[in-house]
Amino acid sequence: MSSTAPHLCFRSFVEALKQDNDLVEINEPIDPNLEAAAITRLVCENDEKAPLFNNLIGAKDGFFRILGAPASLRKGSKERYGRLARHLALPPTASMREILDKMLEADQLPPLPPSIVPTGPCKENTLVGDEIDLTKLPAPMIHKSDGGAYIQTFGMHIVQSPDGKWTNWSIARAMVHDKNHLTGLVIEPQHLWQIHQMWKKEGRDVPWALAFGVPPAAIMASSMPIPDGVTEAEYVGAMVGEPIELTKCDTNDIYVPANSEIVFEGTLSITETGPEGPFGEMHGYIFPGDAHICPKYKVNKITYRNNAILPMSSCGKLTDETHTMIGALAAAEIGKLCKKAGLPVLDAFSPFISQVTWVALRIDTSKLPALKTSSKDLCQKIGDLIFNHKAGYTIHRLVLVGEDIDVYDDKAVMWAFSTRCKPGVDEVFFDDVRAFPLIPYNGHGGKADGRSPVRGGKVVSDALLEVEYTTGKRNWEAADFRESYGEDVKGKVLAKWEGLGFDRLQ
Ligand code: 4VP
Repeated sequence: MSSTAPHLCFRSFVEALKQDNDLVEINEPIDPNLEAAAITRLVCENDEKAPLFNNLIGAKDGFFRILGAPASLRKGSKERYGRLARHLALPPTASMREILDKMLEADQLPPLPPSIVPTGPCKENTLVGDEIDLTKLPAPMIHKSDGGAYIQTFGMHIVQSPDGKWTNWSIARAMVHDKNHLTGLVIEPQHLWQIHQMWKKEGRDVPWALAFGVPPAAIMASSMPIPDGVTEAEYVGAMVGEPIELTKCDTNDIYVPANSEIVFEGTLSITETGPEGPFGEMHGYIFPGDAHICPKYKVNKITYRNNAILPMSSCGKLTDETHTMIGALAAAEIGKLCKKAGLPVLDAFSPFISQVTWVALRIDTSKLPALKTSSKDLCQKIGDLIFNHKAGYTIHRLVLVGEDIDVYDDKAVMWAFSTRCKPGVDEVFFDDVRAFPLIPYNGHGGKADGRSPVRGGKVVSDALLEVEYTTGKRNWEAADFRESYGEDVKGKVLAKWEGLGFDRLQ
């Protein structure tokens, strides 16, 4: 029997959200055609409780329910990241720093291989042959101009290199194409693309599984740009301190988490393609009619738990999984790479306010004078490292900030960037590095100036002031409540605050 702790079992995770009063169970009929996603979108835009759609129109024999906003934010500051924390067995009050440190921990630990079990809850029900019709499932239509029903927004693709040495877990969007095919994004430099290329060279389709409702710790690792060749199952095992229980697919040699809610078994074609997209994406846009040709996945078998739950990200404008996970986890990996290269980086985070196109790096300024570096050299070094690395793929601006700036606080990062980084002067541009085509200024940028959708347009912006390089310390005080008043005055004001008629401070 698979572990049932919430970070190791999606069904228990949903129960944990219920216990946390972070779940709204919806038992009235809800249409998977836009209605479920619209509710989830409003949830994300208001940091509301996660919606569990128990009664989807078109669901048959408990196949399936939907959990929306599985890793979005909670209201208020105390348990803001509680839903993410529950993915990792951390207390719901965990800070973003604690969550990202947990995700990075496994990098220092020996890999822990999964344990193979003969079967598991994911095999409770089976569909094969003509029983499979993806067009008849309550697959969610997420935005009205999407090119299809994006059944895959939060499932985990599982593929293996032809030599069997590397098994990759990743999230990449996919939509229903026909009865037994999906089409989905398989783009450079993603690991899914790398392994697809390896099989192309062999001339064989890629054995594949897509598991939905996997152990929450596993889906977190699937969103993180961990190094090429690292098997996520072993990384996650090391992180959680126990082997992840996997069971073999019935129709190929791929292993899936035994307690997955739903499993699609099949192949990712190296020859067959079909239209994919458009899709309302992580930057908050959809360009209607903008479909592209992408590889097809063939679904040969479906297995699922009783009363299965499909997790769904209704992604777009702030704040959903594409921000809390893609942005935050890229930042964590970028911070790790900087530290490994001996750069004086203390913290790294992708401000939501930048729609996760930036990463702020908090610099240990006390180390700067001894380094005898200049702003230009530091920016060049950091940009060369990160923008030429896969971990920096989605990020177009790195902002260097001093020790007084909390990188997890969007307002603080914007304050530093706006007031300490002189545009074009305190910045080093990178025009020959891989761009992230999904950002509208790339994929839909100026055609007239011949701008490449796939190269350049990245920058390191230095929001450190000169004195931080020379003395390692700042010579200013913030003109704010915290720094511009003594403890005596602040104490007096705080003691009176509510009595004066103001609201209680958060
Ligand atoms: C992290 C990259 C990324 C690629 C495709 C997509 O739909 C979202 C994110």
